[in-house]
Amino acid sequence: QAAASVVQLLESEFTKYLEKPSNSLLRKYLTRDVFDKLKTRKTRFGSSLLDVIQSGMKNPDSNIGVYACDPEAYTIFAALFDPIIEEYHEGFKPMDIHPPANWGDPSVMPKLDPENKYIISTRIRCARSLENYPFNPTMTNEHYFEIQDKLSRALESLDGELKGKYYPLKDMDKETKQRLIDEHFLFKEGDRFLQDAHACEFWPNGRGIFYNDKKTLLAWCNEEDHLRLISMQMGGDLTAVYTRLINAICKMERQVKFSHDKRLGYLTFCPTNLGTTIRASVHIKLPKLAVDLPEFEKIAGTYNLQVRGTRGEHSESEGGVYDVSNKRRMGLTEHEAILEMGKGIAELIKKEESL
Ligand code: ADP
Ligand code: CIR
Repeated sequence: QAAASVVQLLESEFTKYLEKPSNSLLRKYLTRDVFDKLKTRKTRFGSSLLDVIQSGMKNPDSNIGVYACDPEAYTIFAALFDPIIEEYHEGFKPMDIHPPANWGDPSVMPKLDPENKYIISTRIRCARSLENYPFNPTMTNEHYFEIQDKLSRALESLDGELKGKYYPLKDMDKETKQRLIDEHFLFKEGDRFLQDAHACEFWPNGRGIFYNDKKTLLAWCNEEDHLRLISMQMGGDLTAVYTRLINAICKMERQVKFSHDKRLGYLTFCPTNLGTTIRASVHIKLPKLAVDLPEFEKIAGTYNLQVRGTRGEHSESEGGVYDVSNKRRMGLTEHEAILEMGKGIAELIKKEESL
């Protein structure tokens, strides 16, 4: 049972929150009934509904508004997570089971932009959590350092094209950090959604970035998730980017045990990243389509694609560059998620050329 003081705080914050307008999935699915059912619950790590919804309550402009405080949150607070998962992942129902991991054949990907006219760069990332650890709001300072230690050792054992070095954020000067952020290699700091989710405690302890010489394989440690593994390069060669990611994640999986659930797939802090955890994106300029952004987003949506700004989620477009990626990550395999992105981008390019 959650402490009486927590339940009291939940009650007062929730009442205040309901007075503000919000289009988030939190607002849509946390009805009074669901709230009353969940408000006294606690996970084995001692986390409560407050840990799940505090970011969404402080930021009524959230798209989603919830985070899982630890792996068990997905079952203890299923009455809230399940409908959010179903809506975000385009119909993944409470009885559905995420398919087993299947990377498929990376060579069958469509050539996205053979004449290099539209696509600036291609990136695929996946997320992993370490088994037996909670997620951000429930992590201790020691957890951050332990996870960094395990991950940096595994990452620095990668060889060949993947060989690289781990750089703790603690030791990085401001200019280097800013340069890496501007080049789209490093996560930004001070995201209010993550801060209000208590995901930035003990910062910068245990946070850092790994990259190989060419900065085509990168890893983020203890930002939103314990691990984000990223493959990226200039141009539109999806096969090359995908092949490198498969190579790296398979080698990592031999060294580190990652948190996986029979129904939900790989477990992540944000429910939007469950399942395959794959976000495959291009940085792309489609000047005619982008004239009308809401219309562009609507067309992208018909191919299950999501449009973001140049610096990622919650950012604006700079110089007409958009980040377009697959939206759903559950209920399909890794291979299917990448194909969904590839096919959708090909259709958007066709549309641009017809205008
Ligand atoms: P994620 O969910 O992948 O962590 P964000 O939206 O926070 O995504 O973006 C993380 C970073 O990756 C940002 O700097 C963003 O500009 C960069 N990024 C995303 N897609 C691409 C791409 N195709 N090419 C270059 N950079 C990219
Ligand atoms: C939000 O709810 O807007 C933030 N907590 C971020 C949600 C994550 N991602 C998303 O919309 N794909």
